[in-house]
Amino acid sequence: MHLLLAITGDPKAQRWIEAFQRQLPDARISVWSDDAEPVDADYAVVWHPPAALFTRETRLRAVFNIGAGVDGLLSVPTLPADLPVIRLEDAGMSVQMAEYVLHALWEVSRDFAAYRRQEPEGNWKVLPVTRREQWTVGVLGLGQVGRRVAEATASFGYPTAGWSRTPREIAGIETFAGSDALPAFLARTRVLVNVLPLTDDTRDILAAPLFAQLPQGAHVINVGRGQHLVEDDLLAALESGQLAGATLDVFRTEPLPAEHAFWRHPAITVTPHTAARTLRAESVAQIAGKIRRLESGEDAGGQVERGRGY
Ligand code: NDP
Ligand code: OXD
Repeated sequence: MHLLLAITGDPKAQRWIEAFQRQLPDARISVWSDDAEPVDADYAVVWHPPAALFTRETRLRAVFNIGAGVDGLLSVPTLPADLPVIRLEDAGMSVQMAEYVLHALWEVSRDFAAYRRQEPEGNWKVLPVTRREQWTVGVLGLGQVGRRVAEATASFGYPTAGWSRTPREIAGIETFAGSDALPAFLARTRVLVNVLPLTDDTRDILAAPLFAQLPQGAHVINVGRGQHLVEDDLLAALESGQLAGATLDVFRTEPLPAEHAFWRHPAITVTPHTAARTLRAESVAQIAGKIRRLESGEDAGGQVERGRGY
């Protein structure tokens, strides 16, 4: 069995090879190179692969995406329509995302950001105690990652709701499903967390009409994709006071250009797409397990439904 790795942007290809070789000792492993001959790979493991991969490697039985979001892979024009696309399912990402969101939530709900602003002035001012019931959290997307985020905020006593495409039941979480339920979900949400996949239905969802349905002074945390957010609408909502702040991990253009207005905006916190990193050992173990299942004719799990885009 032949495995081809095409992990754009990761200079440590050798470590991926070693990790896969440990998990799949009988596999042949190649690394993609623009000018190599076809290797007739059975499986490709990719992150933002070059379009030429799918025209050169025509015997692939499945492609594994080493991330949860497959928007980058699905947009490769040469990706065959019938090639199974398999994504990472959690693989150590959801706990990182829960940490990230809790940190961003506590910055505002526990006034840590405000205390940091007081520090340079030597200002010993104790701010009002946090009333958790006033810090309603709403999570857009209740999948592998969003569910863990919602459970984490709920476990600290923040009234938490989640929104998904199909109805979900999660203990301790108020759940909403479908576009008809979105207004009610937004109306009760003071801290909005976006963990949706990027699809035709969710692109540009974080825009003026949605912001207008949140309570005034709401906070937005975007850890989904940059293309979910209409940037000018965010700036306008902050300017008008409809939103009080935003914590952003993902951007339409990454890296976020140094001159971008978000970097220096006092109400925006920027992190460089780091909310939940792909962990090599966990990812390789998961993909190797899926390959073994495929090789024995079983369902691998995590196969993307191409029609719905996630
Ligand atoms: P899943 O596929 O497990 O979950 C997706 C969730 O979104 C599901 O609950 C799904 O609903 C819901 N959803 C999808 N489309 C719609 C829609 N049109 N309306 C309402 N709900 C919808 O994905 P993951 O949780 O694994 O990952 C989610 C995204 O998080 C990734 O696609 C990626 O973009 C982002 N991500 C970002 C990272 C970062 O570092 N910033 C790291 C990891 C992920 P249903 O349950 O009904 O199917
Ligand atoms: C992912 C990501 O989708 O890192 O996994 O954004």
